[in-house]
Amino acid sequence: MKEREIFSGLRVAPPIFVRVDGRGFKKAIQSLGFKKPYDRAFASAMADCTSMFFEKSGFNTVLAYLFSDEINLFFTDTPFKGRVEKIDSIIASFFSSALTMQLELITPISFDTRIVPLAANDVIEYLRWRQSEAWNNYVVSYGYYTLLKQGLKPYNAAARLKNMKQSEIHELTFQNGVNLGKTPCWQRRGIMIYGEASNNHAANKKIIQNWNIPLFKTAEGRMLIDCTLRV
Ligand SMILES: Nc1nc2c(ncn2[C@@H]2O[C@H](COP(=O)(O)OP(=O)(O)O)[C@@H](O)[C@H]2O)c(=O)[nH]1
Ligand SMILES: [Mg+2]
Repeated sequence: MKEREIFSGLRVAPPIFVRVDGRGFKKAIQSLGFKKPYDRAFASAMADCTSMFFEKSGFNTVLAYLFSDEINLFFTDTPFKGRVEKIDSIIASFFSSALTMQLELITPISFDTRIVPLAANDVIEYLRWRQSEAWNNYVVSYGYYTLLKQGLKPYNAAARLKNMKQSEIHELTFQNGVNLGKTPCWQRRGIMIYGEASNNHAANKKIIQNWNIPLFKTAEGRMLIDCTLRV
């Protein structure tokens, strides 16, 4: 029967990103009373789960970038000799149990994961891509909840947004008291987590949660990523 474990030999070579995403979180966290579209307490729980991953998972994680219910983890070496089944399942279950603990949930939740192999010099490009996704989500979510507040049904709000330019959504939320350029930085740009740079490469590296990151497409953003990769 052992030979029927046909995926157990599937392996990946580093470097890799693993992208973790909450399954159906719109529904799953609905009853928990988080503010919409963004709640610092939810972001905090996600960030604390990620810090725990750095500290307790046994994976050697270089950096993490997260927003909404998504966490991107970067590895330059992979445990389990790169076995895809092991990496995916252990990371997904780690985050499920960590978030269950953080939020004291009484109903099960789950995460999915995918592995993204890339070349070392694609890291910035990958992070830029996820950060632009964070920004698009951000604009659309604020637009969506503004339209709901104005009395539109969810279906109609979603349809209306599809036909709106970003600048029109900005104007819409502005008229309703939210300046999309002036909300807390973490909502617009996401959060980065990494080990503190230090001269001694001791085992107990301090884990930093950076809630005030630059745009990855700027020189400052590239520098932050470069520094993090060198730790
Ligand atoms: N209320 C609230 N919901 C959030 C927050 N962050 C993420 N979410 C929810 O998580 C969803 C994540 O999006 P996505 O993965 O595309 O949808 P999913 O398939 O429902 O997990 C968002 O649509 C929100 O409903 C938050 O801070 N507050
Ligand atoms: Mg999700």
